[in-house]
Amino acid sequence: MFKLYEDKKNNFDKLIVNYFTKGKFNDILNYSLEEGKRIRPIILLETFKMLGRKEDSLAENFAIALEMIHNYSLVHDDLPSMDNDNYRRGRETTHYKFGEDMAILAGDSLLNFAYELIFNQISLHPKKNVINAGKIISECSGINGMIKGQIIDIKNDLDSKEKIIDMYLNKTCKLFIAATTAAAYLADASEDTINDMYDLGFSIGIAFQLQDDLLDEEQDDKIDKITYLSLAGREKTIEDIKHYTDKAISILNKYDDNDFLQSLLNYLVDRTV
Ligand code: GRG
Repeated sequence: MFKLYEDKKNNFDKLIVNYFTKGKFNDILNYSLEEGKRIRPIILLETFKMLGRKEDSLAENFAIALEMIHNYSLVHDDLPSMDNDNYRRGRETTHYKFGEDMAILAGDSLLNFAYELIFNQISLHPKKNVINAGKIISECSGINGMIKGQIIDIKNDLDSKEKIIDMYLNKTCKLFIAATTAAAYLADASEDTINDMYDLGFSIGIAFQLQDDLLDEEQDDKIDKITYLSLAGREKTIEDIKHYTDKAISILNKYDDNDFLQSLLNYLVDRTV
């Protein structure tokens, strides 16, 4: 992790770690929120800044809400009825440590609390673009977004590269799209910029996911799972990571003050964890 990203991650951790007041069930929520890489909220905040705005409590609350939605999805993805994973982020998953019942409720709570945060911001700043920022986050997380991707992953025969890319678009990219596009709405950006930020989220998300495929293969993790890598092969996957990274960089180059997002993108596609 490069220094500037580490600093931003530490700053974001100050906003979200121990978010909930100490107490039995709240401790489970706090546990579920610990140890993430914080990529999506940092992308939201940095996109907001790239579009000429200073970080403020409006953008911060949206970033916290998005990270809570991401963390709920991980808690539920790890459940025995889904991926049945006992370890994540180098430690026990929420259900393995606290029981399946509490993990389901912790995931539900993080998801619902995220929308409490968003509605609080809408009531403080009742403007169309703040509502649009909440709307894109809900669309990207729901049945036409991440949940759709999870259903495709569980239920569909993933027998072509196209089907896998559609699954990645929804399961992984949609939360990156939520980050960049919500930031554009919050920054009152033009329609062209909002479209650019949508495409940016997609390109970063797909490059991130393809890199994740490579890392899973190297770590012998879920080796039996069908992925883009298992269908397209290593060479084509690396070629595509480069293609989507270049696409993201060409969008970023249209905007000033894009240094941090360029560095983060390069870090994400070169990462080893
Ligand atoms: C249960 C509705 C529902 C959805 C689950 C996000 C997800 C969908 C499943 C997680 C499994 C997975 C490998 C998804 C692909 C996206 C991905 C690599 C997520 C992990 O994101 P990181 O690396 O995680 O940002 P940290 O732990 O750093 O926050």
